[in-house]
Amino acid sequence: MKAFITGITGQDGYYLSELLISKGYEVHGAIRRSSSINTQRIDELISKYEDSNKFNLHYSDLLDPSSLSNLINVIEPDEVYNLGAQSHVAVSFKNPLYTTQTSALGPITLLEAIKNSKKNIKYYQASSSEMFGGVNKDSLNEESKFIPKSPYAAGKVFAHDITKIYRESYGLFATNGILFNHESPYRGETFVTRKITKAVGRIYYKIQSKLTLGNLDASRDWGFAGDYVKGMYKMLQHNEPDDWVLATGETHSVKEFAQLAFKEVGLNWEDYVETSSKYERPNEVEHLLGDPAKANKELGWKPETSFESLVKMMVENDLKSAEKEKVLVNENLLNPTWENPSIN
Ligand code: NAP
Ligand code: F7E
Repeated sequence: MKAFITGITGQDGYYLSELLISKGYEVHGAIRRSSSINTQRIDELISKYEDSNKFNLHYSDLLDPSSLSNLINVIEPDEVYNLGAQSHVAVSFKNPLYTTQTSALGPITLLEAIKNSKKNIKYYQASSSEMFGGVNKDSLNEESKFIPKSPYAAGKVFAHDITKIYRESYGLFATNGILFNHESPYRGETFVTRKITKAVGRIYYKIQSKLTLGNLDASRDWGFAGDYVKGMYKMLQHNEPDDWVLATGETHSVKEFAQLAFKEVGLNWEDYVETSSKYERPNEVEHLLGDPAKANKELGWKPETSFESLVKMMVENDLKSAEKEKVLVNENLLNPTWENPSIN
C-alpha cells in the first residue's frame, strides 16, 4: 500500500507516517521549500528509512496545482491524506487569503487530480471542530451545524463541503475527519497547550519568569494526536466513505490546562500566568465539546489517552528540552528570546 500525505512535516504528519510505516505502507510526503529547516519532526524517520523506499519526500505546495497532480500521477497512491494547511486560527485573521487558499484550493486540486486519474484512490480531508464555532455548550456531532468564526474555519467548511460533493457526484472514496483539538509533544509551539508546557519547563529551570496568555476561559476537547491518526487510518479502511467526528467527549478550559501543567512540577500557575489582549482573537470560539459515538460504533475508534496523561506527557517532554536549554543559556550559547513572544 502507498500513501501520499500533505502536511507531513506537521504534528499529525509525523504520527500518521509512523503509524502507516508500522502497517507496511510506503509513505510519500509533500514538503515545502523553506529558508530554514522545516523537517525537525520527521528527521528521525528520514534517517531511519534512508536506505529503504518506506519514507519518501517530494517538494510541493498546496498552492501549486501542477505539482500536486504530477505527484498523484507519479506516486499512484492508494490513499491520500490531506493534512497540509495554515492551521493557526489567530494567524488566519492576519493572513486570511493565504489561509483560505491553502485550506480550500489544496483539497479541490487533490480531488480533481484523483478524479482525473481514474484510479480508486481514497481521500482523507482534515476537517476541524473549529467549523462548529463553539456558540453553546452542546456536545457536537456529525449532524451539528457549522458556524465558522474565522477565515481558517470558513476555508475548512469549504473543503469539507467540496469533499462531500466529490463523494456524492463522482463516487470518490472521499472522507472528512472532523477532528477536535489534538495535542502532543510534537504540537506547534504557538498553540496554547504547547505554549503552556514549553513555559512550564523553562519556568521550572528558571530560564523564563512568566507566561502571557489570552482568553483563559476558552475550553476545548483536547485529545492525543497519536490516538487521532489511528482514527484517520480507520476512516479510509471503512467499507463506505463518510464523515466522522474524533473527540474525547470531555472539555477543559485553558485555565485548567495551565493549572494542571504547573502542578506537574509543583508550581502554582497563578504565580506565573499573566494575560494580555494581544493573544485574544477578533472572534473567539469559546467552547468545544465533541461526541465521538459514531466513530466508536462504526470504526471501533476510541481515545486511549486521558487529559491528565496528555498534560503529563507534554510537560515531561518540555522539561527535558528546558534542561538542555538551561545549559546553553548558562554558557551564553542561547539567548532566551521566548520570554515575551510578539505573536500567538
Ligand atoms: P500543523 O502541525 O500546523 O502542520 C501543518 C502542515 O501543513 C505542515 O506540514 C505545513 O508545512 C503544511 N503546510 C502549510 N502550508 C502549506 C502549503 N501552502 N502547502 C503545503 N503544505 C503546507 O498541523 P497539524 O496539527 O498537524 O494538523 C494537521 C491538519 O489537521 C491541518 O490541516 C489542520 O488544519 C487540521 N486539524 C488539526 C487539528 C489539531 O488539533 N491539531 C484539529 C482539526 C484539524 P511546514 O512545516 O512547511 O509549515
Ligand atoms: O487555541 C485560547 C485561544 O491556538 C485554543 C488548531 O489545531 O485546534 C487548533 O485551533 C484556545 C483558543 O487552538 C492563548 O483563544 C488563550 O480559544 O491552541 P489554540 P485552536 O484555535 O483551538 C483546531 C481544532 C484546529 O483545527 C486548528 O488547526 O486557547 N488561548 N491564550 C490561546 N491560544 C493561543 N494560541 N495562544 C495563547 O496565548
